[in-house]
Amino acid sequence: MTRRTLLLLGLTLAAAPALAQHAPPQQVGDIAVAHPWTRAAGQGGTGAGFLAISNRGAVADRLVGVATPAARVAELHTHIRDGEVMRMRPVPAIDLPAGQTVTLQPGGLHLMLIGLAQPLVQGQSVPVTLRFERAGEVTVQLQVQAAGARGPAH
Ligand SMILES: [Cu+2]
Repeated sequence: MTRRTLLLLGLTLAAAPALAQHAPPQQVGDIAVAHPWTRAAGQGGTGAGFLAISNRGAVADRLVGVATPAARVAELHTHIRDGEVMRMRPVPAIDLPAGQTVTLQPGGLHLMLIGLAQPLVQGQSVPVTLRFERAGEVTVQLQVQAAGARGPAH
């Protein structure tokens, strides 16, 4: 184990009591969804949703859809490198290998909310319904952080 790994481990442990204040992960079948969050954004604009999805089962699953009353369209997105630029691209599904956690986060996989029906206001929350191929559907509340937030609030 490198010193850097040890340092990161220490930081993770130090953050644990704060994490405990979060709502518990929401579960549907073998799937648990934790730390759903988004950033403040204006009406008519776009928002991105982030969360961690754990597949606690022995069989792979897939996130195959997202829906929300808060936007005209909701899509699953990833980032791809296009020369020097990172661009977003819709993906039909996000693989959830058995026993693993997949994190949707800035710069990577995310939920895309296009055409916001109302502003996303810091401190409020936005419902999104996730549809899994095997586990079915679960609705979680994205907690709205500041416009420039890099991660969920602790
Ligand atoms: Cu996107």
